[in-house]
This record gives sequence, C-alpha cells and structure tokens, in this order.
Amino acid sequence: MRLSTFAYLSFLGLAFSSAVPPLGYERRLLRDAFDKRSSNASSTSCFADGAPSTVAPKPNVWAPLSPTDNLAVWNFLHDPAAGLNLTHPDEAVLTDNYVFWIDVLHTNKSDVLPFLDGEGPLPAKYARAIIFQGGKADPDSQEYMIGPLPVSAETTIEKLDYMYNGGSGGSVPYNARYFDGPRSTATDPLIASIMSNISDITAALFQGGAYYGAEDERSNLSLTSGTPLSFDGTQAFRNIMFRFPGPASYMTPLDFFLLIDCTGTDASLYSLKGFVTGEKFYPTIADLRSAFEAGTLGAEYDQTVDADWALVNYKPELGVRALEERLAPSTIEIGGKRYKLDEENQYVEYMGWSFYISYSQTLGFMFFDIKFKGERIIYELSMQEATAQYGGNQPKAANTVYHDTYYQLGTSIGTLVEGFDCPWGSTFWNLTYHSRNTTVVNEDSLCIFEADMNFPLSRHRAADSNDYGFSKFGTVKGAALIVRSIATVGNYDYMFDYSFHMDGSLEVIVRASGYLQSSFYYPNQGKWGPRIQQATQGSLHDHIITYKADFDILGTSNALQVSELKAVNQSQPWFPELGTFEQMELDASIMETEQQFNYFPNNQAMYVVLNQNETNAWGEPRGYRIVPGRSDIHLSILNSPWSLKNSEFAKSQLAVTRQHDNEPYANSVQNINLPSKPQQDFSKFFDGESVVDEDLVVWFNLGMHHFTRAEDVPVTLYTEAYSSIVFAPQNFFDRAQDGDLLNRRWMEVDEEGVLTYEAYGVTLETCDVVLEEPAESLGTIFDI
Ligand SMILES: *[C@@H]1O[C@H](CO)[C@@H](O)[C@H](O)[C@H]1NC(C)=O
Ligand SMILES: *[C@@H]1O[C@H](CO)[C@@H](O)[C@H](O)[C@H]1NC(C)=O
Ligand SMILES: *[C@@H]1O[C@H](CO)[C@@H](O)[C@H](O)[C@H]1NC(C)=O
Ligand SMILES: *[C@@H]1O[C@H](CO)[C@@H](O)[C@H](O)[C@H]1NC(C)=O
Ligand SMILES: *[C@@H]1O[C@H](CO)[C@@H](O)[C@H](O)[C@H]1NC(C)=O
Ligand SMILES: *[C@@H]1O[C@H](CO)[C@@H](O)[C@H](O)[C@H]1NC(C)=O
Ligand SMILES: *[C@@H]1O[C@H](CO)[C@@H](O)[C@H](O)[C@H]1NC(C)=O
Ligand SMILES: *[C@@H]1O[C@H](CO)[C@@H](O)[C@H](O)[C@H]1NC(C)=O
Ligand SMILES: *[C@@H]1O[C@H](CO)[C@@H](O)[C@H](O)[C@H]1NC(C)=O
Ligand SMILES: [Cu+2]
Repeated sequence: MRLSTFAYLSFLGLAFSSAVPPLGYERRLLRDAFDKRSSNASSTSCFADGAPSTVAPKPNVWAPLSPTDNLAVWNFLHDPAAGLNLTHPDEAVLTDNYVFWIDVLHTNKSDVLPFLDGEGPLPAKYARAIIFQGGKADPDSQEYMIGPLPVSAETTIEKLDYMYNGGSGGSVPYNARYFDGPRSTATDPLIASIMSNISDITAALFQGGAYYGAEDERSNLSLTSGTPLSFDGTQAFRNIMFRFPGPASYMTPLDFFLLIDCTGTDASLYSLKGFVTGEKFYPTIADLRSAFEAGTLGAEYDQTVDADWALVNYKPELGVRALEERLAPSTIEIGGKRYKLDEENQYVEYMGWSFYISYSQTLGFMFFDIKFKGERIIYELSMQEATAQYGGNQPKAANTVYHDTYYQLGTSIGTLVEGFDCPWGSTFWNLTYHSRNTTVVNEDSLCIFEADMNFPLSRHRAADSNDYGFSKFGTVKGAALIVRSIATVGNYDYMFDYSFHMDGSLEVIVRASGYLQSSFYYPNQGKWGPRIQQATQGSLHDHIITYKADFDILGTSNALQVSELKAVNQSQPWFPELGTFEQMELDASIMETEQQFNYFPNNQAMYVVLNQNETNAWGEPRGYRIVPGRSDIHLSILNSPWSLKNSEFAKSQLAVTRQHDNEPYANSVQNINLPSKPQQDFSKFFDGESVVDEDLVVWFNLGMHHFTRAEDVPVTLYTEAYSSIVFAPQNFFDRAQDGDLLNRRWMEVDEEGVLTYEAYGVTLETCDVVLEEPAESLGTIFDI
C-alpha cells in the first residue's frame, strides 16, 4: 500500500511530539534527542491523547498498601506497646530486632469472591512484615500479619504462619535469613584480615588487585557471594568470588575464591574454610602461600581491568550498516488509544477484556479477575518466582541458585524508555513501593500499549474458478494489548509481557537480557560454557520463571482435561486391502488428582481447563487450552543439594492444585537458604486432593536453558532468551471471536469482474491526515 505508507510518514512528522505526557525526573534523564524534539504542531492527532477513562465495577481489593497504611503499620510495629523491641534498621546490628520489609498480604480468595460477585463485604486489608529477631535467645526471622487496616483499635499483630508448610511457619532460622547489610558488615573484618594477609599474592596474580575491607580505599577488588548460604539454617557460609569492580563486574570475574563460615550472630566465631584458585583447594593461608611461593599459582589469561567491551553503548568498531542512521520502524497507536483505564483502581478494559493489576514488592505486577466479554477466565495470573541455577567446577557457579523474590524482585522494576523499552506513546504508570517509613516511586515502570501484530488475525482468499483469482477475500487486523514491565535484579533484566489478543487468547512471555553471571575462563572447561572474552567464561545455567494461573472458567468448578493423540491400529471395512492400519485418535481424560507433570513428548497431548457444566452451542464443555510456546522448560537438575526441596516448583513444566487460601504462593521469599529444610515445600501441595470439578490452580514454568555464547557479550539478547505460553479459547465460544471486528477488509468479485471493497469505515484517515484511498490503487494492490 504505497500511498498509505506515504500518508503515515507525513502524519508522523506532523504530530509526533505532542504524544509525550508530562515528564518526571528519571524519565527526563532517559529521554533521548528524538523524544526531546518539541514542536508546537497542532496536537490534533488521535494518538496524542491518553487512554479514555473508565470506572472499575468494584474497587481493586488486591491493591498494594497505600503510603498512609504503610507508615501507620511501621509506627504500629515500632510502638513499644507492640512488644517487638525494635531497633531502627540504620542502627541495627546482628543481635537487634528490626523490620526487614512491609508489604501487602495476599487477600484471601474466599473473602474476595462474595464481594466481587455479590453483595459480600469489602475484604479486610492486611499487611505482612518480616522482622529480623536477632535479639531473641534463639535468633530468627519472623513474619507477621498486621490488620485489619487502616490501623485502628481492632488492628492486631499476629504471627503469619498459616501459609508456610515447612513446619516452622513464618519463622526462618537466623542463619538462613536474608543476607542484608548488617550480616555483610559482620563478615567483612574476617574477609579483610585474611585478604590483607595475602594481598601480595592477589596483587601478583591479579594485576595489583587487593582487598583490605569494604571501606578501605586501597581495595580494588570487589567481592560477591550468592545463595544458598545455608542448607538447613543450622550453618551459614559465604563462597566468595573476587572480581574487578565497575559497572560490568559480573563480566570480569577472577580466579580467586574465599570460603568462610559465618554461622550465628557472634562474628568473632566466623572462620576461614579455605581458598580456591586454579581449580585447587587450599584450606589455610599457609597452604596458599606455599603454593604461591612454589610458583604454581597463576592463570593463562589476564582478566580485563577496563571492561568497556561489556557496556551496552555504541561500538563504532563493529562497522557501519547501510541506512542504519534512519529511524527504525515503530508501533504507534495511530487510530487513537483503544483501551480504557481506571488508573486509581489499576483497572483496564480492552476489546472485550477487563482486568485489574496489582503489585507486590516481591512478585512485581499481578493480574486479577481477567474477563473476556464479561465472563471470568482467570481469577489470578502472577509471576511467582524467577529461579536461576548455575554449574561450574568452582565454588561460586556450583553454589549459585537464585530466587529473585528473595531480592524483592518487584522493587527492581524500573523506568522504561519510551520508543525502546515500550513503543512511543505507550501509557506509562508509576510503581510505588515502601521502604521503611517512606514511599518510593519508580516512575514509568509499567507500560501499556496496543501493538500491531504485523500479521493478520485471520484471512482467507477463496480461490475460485473465475478469471480474477478469487471471489471472496477477507482479512482481519491482528492487534493485542501488551502490559510490560522490566525487573533488573542484579545482573539480569527480565522483561515480563502479558498480551491480550483480540480473539480472547492470552499470552504470557518472559525475556532475559543483561549480564551473564560469568566465571573466570580456564582452558578445557567447555563443559560449563564457552570462552566469551579474554578471560571470561559464560557460565552455563537454567532460568525457570514460575507462574500461577488460577483459572475460573465460568466459576470455580473446573477440571483439567488431557487429550492425548494416540496412534492406534484400526481396520475400516471400506479399505479391505489395508487390513489393520495405523491412524491417530484422541484419548481424552480428566486429571483426577493434584500433580506435577510435563508436556507429552512431541507435545502429543492437549491440556484444557474447562467447566464440565457449561457447554457452548454445540454441547461441548467450554474451556481454555494451555498451549505451550517457546522454551517451556523445567530445571535440568532435580537432585542438587543447592535446590533440593526449596525449588520444587521449578522441577516440572506444569502442575495443578486445588485452590486454597493458605497456598497463595509457590515459594516463600526466604526459602533459598533452606534447600534441605524449606520454609515452603511446593511438593507438599500434592497431597492427593481431587481436582475434578474443583477450584483449581495451574502452575506453569517458562524459562531458558542458557547455553551461553560469545553473543551474550555485552549482554544477553532478548531475541533468543525468551519463553512464552498461550491460553486460548477451546470451545469456549461457538465460533472464533473475529467476526465482530471492524478492522478488516472484505472483497468480492462478481462474475463480471467488478470488485466491491469494504473497509467498514476504518481506514488510516480516522486520524487528521485525510487521504483518499483511491480506487485505482486497488489494482496494484491486488493485481487485478
Ligand atoms: C511552544 O509554544 C510556547 C507557547 O507559545 C512557546 O513558549 C514555546 O517556545 C514553543 N516551543 C517550541 C519548541 O516552539
Ligand atoms: C531488646 O533488644 C535489645 C537488642 O536490640 C536487647 O539488648 C534487649 O535486651 C531487648 N530487651 C528486651 C526486653 O528483650
Ligand atoms: C598471616 O597469616 C599467617 C598464617 O595464618 C599468620 O601466621 C600471620 O601471622 C598472618 N599475618 C598477619 C599480618 O596477620
Ligand atoms: C590496584 O591498586 C594498586 C595500587 O594503587 C595498583 O597498582 C593496581 O594497578 C590496581 N589494580 C587494579 C586491578 O585495579
Ligand atoms: C509519576 O511520578 C511522578 C513523580 O513522582 C509524578 O510527577 C507523576 O505525576 C506520576 N505519574 C502518574 C501517572 O501518576
Ligand atoms: C521516618 O523515619 C525517620 C527516621 O526515624 C524520621 O526521621 C522521619 O521523620 C520518619 N518519617 C515519617 C514520615 O514518619
Ligand atoms: C500397528 O501394527 C503394526 C504392525 O503390526 C505395528 O508395527 C505397529 O507398531 C502398530 N502400531 C501401534 C500404534 O500399535
Ligand atoms: C453439574 O451439573 C449436574 C447436573 O445438573 C449437577 O448434578 C452437578 O452438581 C453440577 N456440578 C457442578 C460442579 O456444578
Ligand atoms: C486467610 O485464610 C487463611 C487460611 O484459611 C487464614 O488462616 C487467614 O487468617 C486468612 N486471612 C485473613 C486476612 O483473613
Ligand atoms: Cu541467563
């Protein structure tokens, strides 16, 4: 469509700049020259306007805590009357009690449904708080629930034990609790003393690099140790790897590891366990020194001190690509926004879809009450955990398993760059979370936009025996609403997309970019990944992103149907010459009990969540299919001591459970340091309960086996590191939900060759730029 393309471009030039909403500070920093161009051209373009507003049918009962409630809870906890004997975190040492964080507590579904669907009361709001209790005789971390909110005479502080099945409720042993500032500070004197003692050795091995302590200006090595740092909470250790510091320190690891024991709250008892370098273990300083003096230490390659190669900036040395100085194509909501928002209630309506968005500091954005054309499909859709497990013949990679909720993944969701992270003109929402008694705003951290799918939703050109090639020709526009956020948790930038398609299907996508957690490169270590730079190995690892989909297909009475495609030998009397012959048939059954399971080999089974009591016009039960997308994997290793019982949710592609108020989450946020004695053991959800005609929850995993490569430098690419799944109507309707869309073209050619072309009033000129679509152009488009 040559003419239309021309119209589109002039349209851009005319009206682009007025699409920009008021800017905040960080956004202003991020804005680039293109975006700054601010003409005063008439702002009459359709897409310049924000989304029309709507009013949510009910208030958002899943909303995060308000700043007022957070402050009130903070003050309530710190009131001496609460009896918690809390110290301010800034002043706290290991043997004090202090607040780790406060967040909203999941609202029980059994309280929400009567409110949402009937005249039930507004569910009470509760906060949850994790308090480190180093001041106790048996120090631990204890989680509390505080409510109802707002704080009043009725508000109480109770131990939050009910949702943990590990046996100790909301209590986590001191050794396994989050490794925060005070714990890190407590280990530094030991590390500094050991590393000062051997500074001549590290300087000789690592280009003058030495470590004298976190606050010592002479230190020019940085250190890192990950998780788990305990197996069952009776011990704590740090397997420390040294690196060259800087913005890309993840990419400049050194071949030097210090292993220490840091059990308990008495730092004077912390001790050296040994050193590792050159794949050898040295239990004492003396052992290390004698190896050094014997000249046996040292690596073949030097790590790069200047890691400019690891920055995501322009690298002219890669060459010039013709025409690359031109602006790249963009998705633009050219006809004006086609979704409605209730920002106060974080509620969205789009093309038949409606849903609420919520947010938690650990899980990030969550979706509730997802309906299509007024019928509920999913009660809750939320990311539950982002796990990564590494492999390598050295202590750091072998020891590393991450649960990113431990690091409060939700608070790592940051500002998005318009035009790059999300299309120009997207709706941006701020993210608000609380830190102690204050409220932090991460500006423009959620974006909402409708995107051209760049392929039609459906089409058919009915071949005919006339002379014109076709007689009837229909094609329907493909578009989807995408809700996106990006969490940068340490090294990785996880991009979370939820795509609401026109036909009632819903796609969940996760992508990963950012730095590899790399290792020092030794020759002949290909088993754990390739050499990707002078002295850097891309460490092999798995990413497993666990999600919860609490389906409510037309109510809570649902079942999971498994339709296996089977090859069977049959005979058919009209093919006597074949005798028995093989063909395929469907073997459908209903899954009886809760279980973890994997997709069939060759994807030879279909999974459908359906309501056996609700049928479509054809008498078929109405349901939604779970369609595997790209890279729907589970963890490669199932019996690692580092992820033994605290990562069970990562070990199957799918799972189905009965919904229970006391099983809201797949994982607990401090489970990572308890692999052999978990606070929450997902596998205990599977206790033989029936999932037939029950309220069921589907847990699914996306992820990537990260086969690292030189192209992970400087950072991993979103093109390759992505995984997806689709939930698609399966006999939910009586026909495809594309008939009611006006964004389509319909053409008919009669016997005389006269073309009728129907655009249903939807053309490019719905914006200012009026441009006739001249009839003669059709000839060139359709070659008739
Ligand atoms: C836009 O208009 C305002 C008010 O007339 C003026 O102050 C401003 O300089 C104009 N901006 C540009 C980029 O022309
Ligand atoms: C309160 O905690 C402090 C440590 O922060 C401790 O020294 C003190 O004994 C505690 N008081 C009570 C009454 O438990
Ligand atoms: C360094 O470590 C060795 C071996 O443990 C010890 O004998 C020596 O006293 C230490 N030196 C210093 C300065 O701490
Ligand atoms: C570390 O600091 C020392 C002393 O300033 C210097 O000689 C050496 O080059 C530095 N090494 C690195 C890797 O930064
Ligand atoms: C986002 O936060 C900034 C800074 O606090 C504020 O100016 C802006 O109005 C907020 N945006 C929205 C949509 O609330
Ligand atoms: C938050 O706590 C700090 C330190 O205790 C205090 O200075 C500040 O006034 C508090 N802010 C509010 C809003 O209460
Ligand atoms: C069908 O019969 C053939 C011949 O006996 C056999 O080789 C094949 O495995 C059978 N297929 C199935 C699905 O049983
Ligand atoms: C489904 O319908 C049957 C027959 O009407 C009824 O007996 C049964 O209780 C219904 N089941 C559910 C879960 O509603
Ligand atoms: C939520 O349900 C659990 C399990 O039934 C219960 O223990 C808990 O008290 C409920 N929470 C609220 C806020 O009512
Ligand atoms: Cu990776």
